[in-house]
Amino acid sequence: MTRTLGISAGLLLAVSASAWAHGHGAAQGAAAKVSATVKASDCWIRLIPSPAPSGGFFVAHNAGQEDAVLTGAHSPDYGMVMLHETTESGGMSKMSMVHQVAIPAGKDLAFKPGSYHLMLEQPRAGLKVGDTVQVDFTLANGEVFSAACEVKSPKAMSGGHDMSGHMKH
Ligand SMILES: [Cu+2]
Repeated sequence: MTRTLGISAGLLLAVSASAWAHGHGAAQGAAAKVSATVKASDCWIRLIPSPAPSGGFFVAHNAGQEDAVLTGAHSPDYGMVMLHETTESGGMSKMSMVHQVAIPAGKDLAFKPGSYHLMLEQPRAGLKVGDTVQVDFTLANGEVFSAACEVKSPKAMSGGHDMSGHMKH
């Protein structure tokens, strides 16, 4: 008896938590104000065949006088977009999910291979090299900004990004 009760309580919690998450997202989408100070440029996606995730890279610009805090990203062309960071310790490279990335006041922050990047999963059917994907970013203050990201082939990594390899410590 106690056991059944425990399970239903758990289920109830899970359901209300997901309802809250959905409601919250929708409300934010409807009321979100586009940031006047934070923008993204040079966005591109390194398309890796699904189900492997693709990496997304861009430069965030903060023209404001206060630090901006990036808290999430979404795209109509991907089922899931996460903020990731690649770090190196003891010669090993690993990726972890980050929930907040600060963009310093008056500065640019590059999301690039070997550092912060977007991890995009569940692409819409038919997404291909040459397409443009919209990515919507959310800031901690509730404001949003968007980027138009060019979908490039995996080979794009070796072209023009030699610098990042040389700059590894
Ligand atoms: Cu990643």
